[in-house]
Amino acid sequence: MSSDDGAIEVPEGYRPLDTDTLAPYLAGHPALAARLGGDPAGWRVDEVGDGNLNLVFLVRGPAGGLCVKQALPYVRLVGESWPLPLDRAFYEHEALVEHGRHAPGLMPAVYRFDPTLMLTAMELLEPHIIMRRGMIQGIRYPRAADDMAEYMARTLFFTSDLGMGAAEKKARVALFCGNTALCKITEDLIFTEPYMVHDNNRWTAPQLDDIAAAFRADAPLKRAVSRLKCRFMGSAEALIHGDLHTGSIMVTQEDTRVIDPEFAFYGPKGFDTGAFVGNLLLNYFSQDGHASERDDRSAYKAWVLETVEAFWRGFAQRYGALWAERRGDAYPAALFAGADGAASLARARDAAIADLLSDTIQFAGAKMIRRLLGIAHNIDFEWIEDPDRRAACERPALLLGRELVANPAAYPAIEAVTRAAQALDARSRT
Ligand code: SR1
Ligand code: MG
Repeated sequence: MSSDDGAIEVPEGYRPLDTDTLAPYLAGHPALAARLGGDPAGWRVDEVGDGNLNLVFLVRGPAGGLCVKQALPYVRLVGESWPLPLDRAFYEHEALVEHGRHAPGLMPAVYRFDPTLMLTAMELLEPHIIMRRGMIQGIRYPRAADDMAEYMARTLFFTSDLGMGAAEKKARVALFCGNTALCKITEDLIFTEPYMVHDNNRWTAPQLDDIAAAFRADAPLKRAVSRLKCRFMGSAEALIHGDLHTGSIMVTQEDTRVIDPEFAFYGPKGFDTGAFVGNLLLNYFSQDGHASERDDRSAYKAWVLETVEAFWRGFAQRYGALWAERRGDAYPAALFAGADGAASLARARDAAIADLLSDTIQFAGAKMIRRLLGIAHNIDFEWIEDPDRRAACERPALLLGRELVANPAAYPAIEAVTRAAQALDARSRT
């Protein structure tokens, strides 16, 4: 919600909460207070937001805990000079509910949305940690590939024209199409700024000055990323999470939960699958920067690439199987009856999955490039202190990102992507 002069409108009564004011707020909501139990004076409140946009509080009482996320009217990463509408909290809540319905157990449970404070109270995930942080430490997550495959197969299928009727789908598209400010962040930060001179951009300099300049002069790359931007802006395929990097996933060895769908809108399915794949690949290239004499991380790197492949295979298998449950108006059963109907439908399904792999690969490449040349970087690389060592990890990641965006036809299978990652990684060390 912005007024005509660009100022952010806030609901009457909106105020950012802090570690002192959150407990009295929660005490005023009996269902939330009951989850914490005991006397509000004894509740422990910590503000832990380490993302780019919001306040995040963890609250613990004698009976249990809560996570409370509140939108600020500006981008936290930058400050009040970059205003941002609060209604992203509304879209996040809607997406948590809808995706949670399609992929039960793979998101936090939601307890309350407050449209005045633009705040959501949800399940406190413990002892989960952010997947990216675990991967930087070299921790394996045996469930992550399958759980993420399940989450994406189900949410992307059931919110699409395969999963619901056309009128209902269009009503859902209409509901989410107001999330324009968050879409604009993606349009600018992922598909535009990294390919031009822009104050927001940064990279490991001067080590990567040459490749940043080469990308700005790379006409085929800029054409490809502009085509991708159009796909992002104009393809209302399914309700996508919209920011599905490894910082939006909380994990233990036994459990996986997707958080933070505030960028949700009806967009291309491959943007979510690509975000996950691209961020796994970024972590793969960062591993040499975290290697030590005790652990060269080679086994972990192999696991990361196995996870990329297992995710895609698991996703394609599940998504393909869901075609049997078509409830939407796409691919009507009447057109696939008769003797060769099943075989014809299987061909259509396989072609759709091949297209989705191509989108996944391209979006993965764009996600990789933006985290290395744009405004928002990943701690996978940021935590490598020595800039020469960091740049040595970042350069092959950029080269793969460029390949994936500009030349997706060279990668007809996910194994072609992981092989290319290995080859670029090996070449960077010779
Ligand atoms: C200014 S917001 C930068 C990034 O943070 C979010 O996680 C999104 O990825 C966004 O592009
Ligand atoms: Mg986020």
